[in-house]
Amino acid sequence: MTGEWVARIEAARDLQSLELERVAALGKQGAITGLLKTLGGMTPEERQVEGPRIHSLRETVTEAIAARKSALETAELDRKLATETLDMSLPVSAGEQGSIHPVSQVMDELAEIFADLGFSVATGPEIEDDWHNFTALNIPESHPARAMHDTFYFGADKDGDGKRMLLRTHTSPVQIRAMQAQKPPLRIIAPGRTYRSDSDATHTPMFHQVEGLVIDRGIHLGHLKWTLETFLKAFFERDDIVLRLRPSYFPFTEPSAEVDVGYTIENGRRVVGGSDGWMEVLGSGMVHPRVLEACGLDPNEWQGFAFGSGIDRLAMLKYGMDDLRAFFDGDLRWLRHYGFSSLDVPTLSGGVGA
Ligand code: 2NL
Repeated sequence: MTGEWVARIEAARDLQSLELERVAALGKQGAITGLLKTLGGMTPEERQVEGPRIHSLRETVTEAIAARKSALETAELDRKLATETLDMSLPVSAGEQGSIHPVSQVMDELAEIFADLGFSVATGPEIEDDWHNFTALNIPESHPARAMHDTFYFGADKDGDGKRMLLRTHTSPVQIRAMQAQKPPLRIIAPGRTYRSDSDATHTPMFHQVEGLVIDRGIHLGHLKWTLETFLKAFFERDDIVLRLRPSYFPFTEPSAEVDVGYTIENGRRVVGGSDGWMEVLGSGMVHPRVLEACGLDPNEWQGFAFGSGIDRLAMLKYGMDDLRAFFDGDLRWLRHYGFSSLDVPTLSGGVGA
């Protein structure tokens, strides 16, 4: 009896037939289960003889099933390992690869360079109220600068002062919000989208701006000039960067200065570095006391400098692009031509200290 069952179990060629044998022997209606049931009808003498035999049969068969199961599973695994090969050294197919837009690339570079100087990146809403975009920046209602900004206004949406909401014309309101929310000292850059109703070969209604702001005690124009010089050297990856601060006017800074950088002509192209000529790259100045006051800061205790520049223009200058409108055409050929890989970032600044 035992030998018969063990032979049947060992003959099972796969897990399915083994399961059939298990049910036939040990299942509810199984033969060995049936034998166990007969114990109840036996005399004590019969049971003393048959009991151990039947129990030992069940034990042997249970063990044989477990052993066969494990052997079949091992054989199955061995078969798979022998027949199903997986070449882990095969290169992955590249698929459709995107690329980083020059504007994003430059924003990343700005964040990297200014992080080395202790600046963090601040962001804020693109739909602004009149106060944060104009009034707090010392641009009152009647100020001609409001007209100069060619602002996009919303029709129905009004702010708490009953004024129409607008698309921010610069990222300055981000810095206003930062001054209101944080106690100085403060070192931030605010990169992002800005909007003005202006469209020609060198202007798009949506463009990208970066502004920077430092607020601390005893801040002066020397800090401003050193910071901008250090930034421009890191960004254009050249040591021969020459700066010229030209007196100018912004309502939110006093004094104000336009920052020109020296350029040379290389292969018929303007290249930043040297000083064969000058071109404007930034606007800057010392934060106007009225702006500090509007943000709840005492101008006798806190001073600061601020600057602003167009990211699109910075990208064009650094990477030798000559058509601003291509930035927004969504032409994949152009994007691929200038495209920056998301894995390899060859043009990322080596950092301020490098
Ligand atoms: C330009 C000029 C500038 C600022 C932006 C600023 C911000 C605050 C306070 C004071 Cl919160 N100033 N920003 C200052 C000077 C120039 O930008 O030509 N932008 C493209």
